[in-house]
Amino acid sequence: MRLSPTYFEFLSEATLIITAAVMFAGAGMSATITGDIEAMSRGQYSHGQQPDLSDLVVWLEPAKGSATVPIQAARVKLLQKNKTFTPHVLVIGVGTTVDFPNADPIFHSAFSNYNGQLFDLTLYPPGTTKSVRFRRPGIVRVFCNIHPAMSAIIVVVDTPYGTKARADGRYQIANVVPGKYELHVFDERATGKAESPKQIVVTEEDSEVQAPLEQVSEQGYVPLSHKNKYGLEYPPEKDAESYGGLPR
Ligand SMILES: [Cu+2]
Repeated sequence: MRLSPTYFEFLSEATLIITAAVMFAGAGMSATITGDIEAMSRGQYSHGQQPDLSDLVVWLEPAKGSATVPIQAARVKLLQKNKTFTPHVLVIGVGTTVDFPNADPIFHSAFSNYNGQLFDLTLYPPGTTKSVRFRRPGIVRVFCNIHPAMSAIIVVVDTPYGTKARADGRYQIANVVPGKYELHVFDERATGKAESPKQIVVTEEDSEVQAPLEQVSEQGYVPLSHKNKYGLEYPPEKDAESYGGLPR
């Protein structure tokens, strides 16, 4: 059973199974990792009543010396509609191409000038698409150069084992081959210092592995404001199709 949409859905399951079978012929099968995340806000971990955690990302990084399974080339969508990037958070494997279709009747752009992979798709018209291939791991913060409220995050991971949590914080990662892993969590609203990653061991006998509980603090989170791609404050919003988002 899948708990939440993952980018694995864009991959060929058959390819994954064949790859695993070839690499681990004669060895054990693979396991499903199940886990849970709690977020602290308003002074306590209020599990079940906490904010929606469906934009939290979890991934397993193979520990040094552990076997790795190649990331399958994939292509996914980050839609621009109603002046919103959907989904707000995307998790992809290194090498994945992201299409940014503009489904609005107005121009949009997409750029990132934070850490992670930098890119600038400049303005493009309604009904068209631009694409970026992400070549290295990192947290990519995506904005539109004319609509300051538009933002998205692309979590690029160097592993096929990435997923988003459900709203209640539970998650599941399937088809994990035996090995040692580090469990990583990304939460846009996290405040304070991140804990060091927890270890997960999958043996050849395991078919189900329960991950240790993750706790993140969202206490006192304030959304970050950002500048446009020129490092300037956004000018008053205009949807005029001639507006090029240029500094004035
Ligand atoms: Cu826009």
